Amino acid sequence: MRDCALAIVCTVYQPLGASTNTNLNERDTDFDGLLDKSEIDGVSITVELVSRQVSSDPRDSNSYDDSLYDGAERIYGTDPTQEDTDGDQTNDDVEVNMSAPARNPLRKDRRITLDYTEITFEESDCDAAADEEWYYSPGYLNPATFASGNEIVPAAWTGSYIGDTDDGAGSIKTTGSLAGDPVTFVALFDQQFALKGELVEYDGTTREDVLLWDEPYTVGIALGMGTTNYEKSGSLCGGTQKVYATVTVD
Ligand SMILES: [Ca+2]
Ligand SMILES: [Ca+2]
Ligand SMILES: [Ca+2]
Ligand SMILES: [Ca+2]
Repeated sequence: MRDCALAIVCTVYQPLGASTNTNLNERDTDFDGLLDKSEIDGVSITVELVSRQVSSDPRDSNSYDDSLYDGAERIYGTDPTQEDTDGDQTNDDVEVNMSAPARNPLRKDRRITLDYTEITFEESDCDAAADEEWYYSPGYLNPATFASGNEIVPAAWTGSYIGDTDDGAGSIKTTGSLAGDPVTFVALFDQQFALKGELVEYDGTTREDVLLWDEPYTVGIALGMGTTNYEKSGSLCGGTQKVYATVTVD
């Protein structure tokens, strides 16, 4: 070290270990596979298409004490000082170990809640048969590759009875606990899901598909957070039919 006592301008250069309390005799003080200088300099990572610099503690092999050591965080491109780099409420060490489907710890997957809130329809008659009863079959179509077990798809006719329009009572309205809702699942980035279902008039032998709905959504940056209302209406068979639902993205 130079003596600055008589200098007008003096810059003192110290070995890396002296200024960082790292081991002067080791290039990788914490033995996590990353050299001290590399940990201090850090590296650029890209999260949700935005790049930023992250560094780790050269004296701690696991700067944030999850199950990913700093060397592993470097390989995965995750932030060694956080547990959930992309902020999608699933920690990095969980995402990197998931398969079927694989998760990306650098892209924000979304938690989706679909909820049918109300179905209404007016007195109507599709086929002039004597016994006109109404059924609905609301469904949710999750990404086919997402093995959540939450799929509720009205592929086969499994409608629930909601009313009889023979009595001339006017509109019939059902609210609250519609079958299968609300349902929550995680949709992966860039995957699609759909709000799907049908409202049917049935006379015991003939089905009249009065109102069908199939609203696809794509998970991505454009899919805003928060709750949006979904409304589908039809005016077939002499009446008006409406289906209301909410889609919440967290
Ligand atoms: Ca190290
Ligand atoms: Ca860690
Ligand atoms: Ca995450
Ligand atoms: Ca993710």
